[in-house]
Parts: sequence; structure tokens; C-alpha cells
Amino acid sequence: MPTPTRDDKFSFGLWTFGWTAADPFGGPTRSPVDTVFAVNKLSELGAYGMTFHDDDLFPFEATDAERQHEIDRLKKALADTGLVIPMVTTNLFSHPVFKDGGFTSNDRAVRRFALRKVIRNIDLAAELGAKTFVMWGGREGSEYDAAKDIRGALERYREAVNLLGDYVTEKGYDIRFAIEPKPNEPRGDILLPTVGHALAFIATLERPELVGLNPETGHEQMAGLNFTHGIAQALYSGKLFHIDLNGQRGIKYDQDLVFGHGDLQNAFSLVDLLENGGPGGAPSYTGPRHFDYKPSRTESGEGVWESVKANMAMYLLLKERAAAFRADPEVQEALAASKVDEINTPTLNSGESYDDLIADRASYEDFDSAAYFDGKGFGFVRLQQLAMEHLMGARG
Ligand code: GLT
Ligand code: MN
Ligand code: MN
Repeated sequence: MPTPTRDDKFSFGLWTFGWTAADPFGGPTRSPVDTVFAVNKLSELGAYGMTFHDDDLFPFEATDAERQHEIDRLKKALADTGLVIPMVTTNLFSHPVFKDGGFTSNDRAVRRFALRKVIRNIDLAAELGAKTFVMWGGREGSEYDAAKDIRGALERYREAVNLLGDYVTEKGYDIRFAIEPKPNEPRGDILLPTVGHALAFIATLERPELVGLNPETGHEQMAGLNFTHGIAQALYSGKLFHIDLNGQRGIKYDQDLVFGHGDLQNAFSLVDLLENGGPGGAPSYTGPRHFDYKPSRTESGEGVWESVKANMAMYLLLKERAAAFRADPEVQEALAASKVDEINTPTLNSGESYDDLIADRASYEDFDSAAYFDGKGFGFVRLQQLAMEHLMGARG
């Protein structure tokens, strides 16, 4: 089994292994996990980072002294282990005040409160050296179409993100924002439900360069979308600022399974993209490999740490399998036969105009379109079969 090291840049949310497993149908099945214990445990298991919401580290109601006490304990544990805090986020979804959202609550006073809570936590993120600030708007949405003016809500979302962009810029913080899309749950419908919606929103901002994405595997898959495609488009747009890896099996509630325990072949293509999809086969993404999963409610405390290990093991196993896939000469030959790289050749020659194209009889008048019936197959199934054989460890 491959052993994780800090160079793998694995990180976990404090709320992941720390989930006490209460769900809408039953109370907790486990005790809370102490922050200092968690930092030590993650470090021992080979992770390099931990992330958190303000409310994961200290309760919503914490006094300034209680808040500071928890921050000091965390800082000491980080100094003792060398673990880092690559990302911080704010909880704008648990407390009753956020029942209609934070940045987009119909109640203006709630929106002002939400901004203050975020600003306070951005200061903490900067103090701890976090470079990414995630914004998951789980409560920004509605159940009833008449209840929310969506254009107004998007305008308030924009106002909030613009203000926060001004704040980090004027404070000189080295922090960028990453919006995390999700289609539904806890709201019936959530604003910015997919990677594509969020990309379109970012383009409207005053400082778009400060804002990117934190896509989550299961969130795209809950909408029936291909996560690897979403990540590829985020990379294409220069917007993959962070990533939440986990597992999901089809269109249903948000399962937050261990990475690879859902759609395994999509996890394989994702790891292949992240690790080998850059120029010359280099990694296409060099940021944290962040796991945002929930140890199943059936697990004891011990099972929780087994599930932490399972996420990293799945990633590293898939990385090995993807490397073997790329190195296999038969795969290279199959990729060429499928013309996979030909998509990178521009459709027109350099300097060619549409007049030249129209004058080119080979492109139309003399083109043999009939040859595509009963011939000229692309061989994609053979290519996929080779991928599956590598994924299953059936080839080298
Ligand atoms: C919450 C959610 C996650 C988000 C976290 C960041 S909190 O657990 O389910 O997908 O990434 O706010
Ligand atoms: Mn999720
Ligand atoms: Mn997430």
C-alpha cells in the first residue's frame, strides 16, 4: 500500500473526521474529536494540512477568551507537528440566524451579520497563513420560487464577494476565494449550483482574478454531471483554486463517501487529469488534495481514522494506476488511433480564412462523409477497456 507523505499535499477538514454523525433521522453515534489530537493524528498519518470553519474550532457562542484559547491550542499543535492550514472557511449555514442564508438572506440585518462573521474569520485565515478562503453557500437558496428574487439574491451575493475582495486587497492579505457549488441540500435549490453557474458568476465580479472555484466530487455528481469534465473546465478557465475530493454514487442525497468509494472510474480519470493532465504529462493542479467526506455513521472512533487513511490510499492507488496507464505503449497506440490528441490541432490552418476554407474542395465538395458509415470508428471502447484494465490492476 503506498504511504502518504507531505509532498502529496493531502488535507482534511476538521468537520470531516470530526463529524459526530448526527443526521436528520438520528443523533450522534460518536464523540467530538479534539483539535490538538486531530492535528497530531493527521500529521502521523502523512497529511500535510487541516482546514476548518470558524465554528469547527470554537463554538458560535464562544467568548473572545474561549475563541483565543482554541486558536492558541491549534497554533501550538501546528508548531509541534509542522502541519499547515492551507484553507479556512466560515460557517454561514448551521446557526438558526442563517436559515434563509447568509449573503443572500432576505433579511438585510442577517446579511450584514454574515459579512462581519466572514471578515472576522478572514483575519484569522490570514493570521494562520491560509491562502484560500472557501465559500460554500449551502443555505443560499430557497425551497419556494416565490420566496426568493433570484436576480436580487445574485446581486447581493456579488455585493458580498466584491466587498470581501476589497477587504483582502486593502489589508494586503495573500488570500484568494474559492466558491464551492452544490445543486441542493440543505436548501431545496442552492444558488450557484454547478461549476458552470459559478464560473459565469465570477466573470461578473469586480476582482474576478481573486475568485475561483472549490468544486466537490459529489456535488457535481448529485446533479448527474461529470466531475472530471467540470474540473477540466475549471482548469481551462484558470479557476481551480482548491478541490473537495469525496465519493458519490449517483443522483441522490450528498453521500460524502471516501474518495473513490463512489464512481471509481470517474475518480480514476480525475486523478489522471490532476496528476498527468498538464503540459508534457505534468500535474495540471498543484494545490492541496483536500478530502471533504464524512466517515459513515456506522464507524466507531477507530473506523474514523481508517476512513481518513482510505481517502489517501485511494488517491495514491489511482495515481499509480494512472501512471501505469499513461506509460503503457498499447495505451499510447490506442490514444493515437482514437485521435485523442488531434483535438489540439486547430481546425483551420494558421492564417487560413473562411474564404480559404470555402475554396478548399477537400473540406466539403470532395469530402467522403459516406466513409463514416460502416467505417472510421474511433475505437473509444478499446481505449476505455485499457483504462479499466489498468484501473483493475490487470496490466503492469
Ligand atoms: C459542509 C459542506 C461541504 C463544504 C464545507 C465548507 S461545509 O460540510 O457539506 O461540502 O465544503 O463550508
Ligand atoms: Mn458534500
Ligand atoms: Mn465540500
